[in-house]
Amino acid sequence: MGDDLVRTYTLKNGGLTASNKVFLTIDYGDVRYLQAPGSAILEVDAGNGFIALTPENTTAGKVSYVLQGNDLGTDNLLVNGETITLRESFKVKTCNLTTHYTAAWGCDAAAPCQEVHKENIVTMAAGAPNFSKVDYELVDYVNLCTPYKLKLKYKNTGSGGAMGAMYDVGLIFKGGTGPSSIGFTKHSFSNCNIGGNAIANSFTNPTYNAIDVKTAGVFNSDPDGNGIGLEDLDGDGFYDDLAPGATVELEVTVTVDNTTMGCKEPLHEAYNYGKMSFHTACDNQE
Ligand SMILES: [Ca+2]
Ligand SMILES: [Ca+2]
Ligand SMILES: [Ca+2]
Repeated sequence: MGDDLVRTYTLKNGGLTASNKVFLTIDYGDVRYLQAPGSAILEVDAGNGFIALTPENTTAGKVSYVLQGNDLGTDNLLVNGETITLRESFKVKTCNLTTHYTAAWGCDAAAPCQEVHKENIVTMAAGAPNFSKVDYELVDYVNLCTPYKLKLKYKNTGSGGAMGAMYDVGLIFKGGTGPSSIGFTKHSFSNCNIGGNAIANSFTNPTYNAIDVKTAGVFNSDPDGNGIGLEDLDGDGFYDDLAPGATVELEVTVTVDNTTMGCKEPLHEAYNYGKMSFHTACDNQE
């Protein structure tokens, strides 16, 4: 995903007659392949080096070309047994892309002398993101009755390159040990930040407190340093992605309600629940 791909293939006239036109259609099935960045480019080499081709027609995710004149070499013909080389360059934007090719030659695209069909499938690179647990650290801790800082560390323990990254990362922290955990009744959280840059806690509930921070589309500059924590891996302009092996740190100020509990409510590792939400490179919500 996001890789720049170059494919080279050949086209041969297996017929008995020479042709002065070759009609070629490439169907990506997705209009994004024909849009920047990395929109598809096709070049031809008929013996004198590669020449870039200009599309004749573009409809949705399909592009068609007519090769003629110098595109077919100095004789301007695709003769019997002649082979020309096509080179296609584009950026991979979907998972497991299947491309359909149709090539025909003759004098008229509507009545070609011969037509061939071919299919190519891009196999995705290996790798998958993974989250197992949140680590945490207390900062400036005096005692339970004094507000202190809590640093939550969420790591992508997955592997692989772009395929192992998390995109549009969300950071969740709740009281209790599972997804149905209810949140904290005595603790409240304020001043959520990543690298000192404020970020909203979107968790709201009249009875409980918890943390639900969504980084998608928030930071348009790197909040926590180059190569550390959040990065813009998909190039959408926002630092909301986490590479495999990277850790993002969320800092919050914790205040304990000491009017009812006498400050006897520590945050205990065994009773907290951390979770990450994210998209994978293949657009599946995890
Ligand atoms: Ca994003
Ligand atoms: Ca960063
Ligand atoms: Ca991004």
